[in-house]
Amino acid sequence: MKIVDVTVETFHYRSGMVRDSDGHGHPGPEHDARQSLTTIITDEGLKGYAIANISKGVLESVIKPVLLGESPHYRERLWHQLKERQRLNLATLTDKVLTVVDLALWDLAGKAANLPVHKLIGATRDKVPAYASTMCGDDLEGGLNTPEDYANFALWSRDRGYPAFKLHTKQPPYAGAPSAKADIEACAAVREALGPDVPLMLDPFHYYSREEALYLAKELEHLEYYWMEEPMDEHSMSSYVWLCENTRLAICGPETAEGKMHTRAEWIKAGACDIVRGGVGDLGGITPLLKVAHLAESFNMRMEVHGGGPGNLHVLCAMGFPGEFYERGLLHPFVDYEKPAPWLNKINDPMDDEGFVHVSQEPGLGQDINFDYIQANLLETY
Ligand code: LLH
Ligand code: MG
Repeated sequence: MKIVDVTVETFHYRSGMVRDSDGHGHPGPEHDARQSLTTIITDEGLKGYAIANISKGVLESVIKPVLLGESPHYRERLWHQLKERQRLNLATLTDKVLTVVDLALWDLAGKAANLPVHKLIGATRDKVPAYASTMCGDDLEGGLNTPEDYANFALWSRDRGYPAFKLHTKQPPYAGAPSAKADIEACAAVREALGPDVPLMLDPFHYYSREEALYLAKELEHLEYYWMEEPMDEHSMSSYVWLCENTRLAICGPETAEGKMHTRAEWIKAGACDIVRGGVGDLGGITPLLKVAHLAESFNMRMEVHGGGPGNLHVLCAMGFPGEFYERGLLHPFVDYEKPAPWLNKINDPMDDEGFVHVSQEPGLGQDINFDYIQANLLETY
């Protein structure tokens, strides 16, 4: 089997999400938005899909020259070829592009083998407990504004079945943010609402100083939080070593730091994290996420997978030293997460009343794509 084409179809849809000036998503007025479907096509008619965009320039100059004529089963080699071309193309050949290609190749491989991706890798389970992961704070009345808002939303999440809860607190450009004190007030309100036994996590503003990060950690020790993520710029690994040395709170990372599995290896060696982190979008696909999962296991370290989506879910169901939770979200009181995106017939991560997310048993990634919707709303194809 050989790859004969890679296509990108861009379509429009109505979105109720807006991005603030720092890039964080929040509910907002409905408006027109764009999404893309990338398809890897083989000479046998089999196709692999990823819901994401690759720009025309990158597709023509790098992706097609590397992929066309190759067997889609040489994923590891293809991933390395793309990774090596990043050295002089980092501005355009991002880890996100590697993720799109890698996800579509795994989808295709699962379809070729007639197996869901977690079973193709070697499955350990078919369902994973989720935590409710909130959007970042906002100034919407009854949204994620006050400590009471977070507490009320935490109670809602418990009633929905979520066994654990993670706050993304208020970040710039919102007034009063960042504030480590306000973050702790929200964390305390959630602990008070849910009682002592529910695992709770914090993901605050990402550019606090060492003193502010240590303040958060010490307060979260008292509140018996389960872990904290990315309170400081992750490029300073020594700041994280210092933080880990000064708190008994589990520090989970790195999440957004570049460098794929290499960065995770350095953090483990340096003692910069207690729990390793990364997801398909941070690392460049399922292929490197598996490397990091196996690396963490080799050091007897837990790894918590960053973000949702089918790629992360399949890997979570194939980890030998399992990540404890699936990150479900980002959630907000005003957003119905259970409603599929317009380009899907059903959501990728259905959760039962006990808080377990069930992985698809369909071949490949198991995304139920609404191709008719995409064709009816097509803007551009290349
Ligand atoms: O800043 C944000 O919007 C969130 O932190 C986002 O990156 C989220 O994916 C995350 O960090 N989850 O853990
Ligand atoms: Mg995070």
